[in-house]
Amino acid sequence: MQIAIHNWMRAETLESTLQRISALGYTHLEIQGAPESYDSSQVKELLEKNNIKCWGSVTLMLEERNLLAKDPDQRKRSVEYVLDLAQMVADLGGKVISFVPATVGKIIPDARPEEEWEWAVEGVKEVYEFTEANGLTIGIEPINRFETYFINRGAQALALAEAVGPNCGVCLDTFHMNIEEVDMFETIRQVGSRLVNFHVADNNRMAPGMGKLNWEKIMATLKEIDYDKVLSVEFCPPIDRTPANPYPNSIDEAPEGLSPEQLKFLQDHGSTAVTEDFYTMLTKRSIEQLKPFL
Ligand code: LER
Ligand code: MN
Repeated sequence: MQIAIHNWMRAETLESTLQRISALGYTHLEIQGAPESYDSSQVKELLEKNNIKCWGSVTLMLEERNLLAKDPDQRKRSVEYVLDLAQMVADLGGKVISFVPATVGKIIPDARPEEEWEWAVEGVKEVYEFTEANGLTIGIEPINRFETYFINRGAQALALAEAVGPNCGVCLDTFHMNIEEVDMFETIRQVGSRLVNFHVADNNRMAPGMGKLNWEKIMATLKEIDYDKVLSVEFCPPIDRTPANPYPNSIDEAPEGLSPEQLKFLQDHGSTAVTEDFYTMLTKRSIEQLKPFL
């Protein structure tokens, strides 16, 4: 098993992210789905310089990105975004795409359930054609009801993956499963061989080990289904603006290089800009918790 970490949770240069995670013992990066911000040849150079491999990328379904939009042109632009992201993953030698079909933070449907299902299958199939031809794998990712109304549970992601094709997979995320699944261990078993990526954070979306999730049981269940790919760290700390905050210097009041869209994306996750020290602590705590299982 290898360990990766996402980089959408803090706006900083890719170089500073790679230096930090390499120094802490990470081997892979699940790069944020922002193909418009990256020059793949420069990213490849930085990855090599810091001895980090690209594991894949996660869709950042912000602004108008929505495969379920009632406007066909918006759906088309959304698929084109994911195709650009897939091309970036291919260029960087990555393997997986954690695929969230609808806009994060959008909890009101645009159309009838059967229409939205048809559009989702259609849109993911277009990306699937590319991933099949380029040796990549899609992982449909269920996320909690406060971020989307569409795919919240493993069984739904499985149904969509099966509708798309035999090699379409599922990406599970411990934080979301803890909210939405009756039994996350049963969900892991049910997804089984279609599990292509596994995002990890604790129940409070702090670093693994900083909440109440049973990591021994989670890791034992992954072993049961022979999942031996990558644990992809994706903490996203909740905002605490009160004197009760146990981490008083955690909120970055003057973030650099954080676009309004990135800030809204963080806020749509119940988070915000955080300080470098706090972020480094979370990054370190994550690998300390998971290392014994790798
Ligand atoms: C993405 O991996 C995720 O977990 C969601 O919160 C959407 O960003
Ligand atoms: Mn996730």
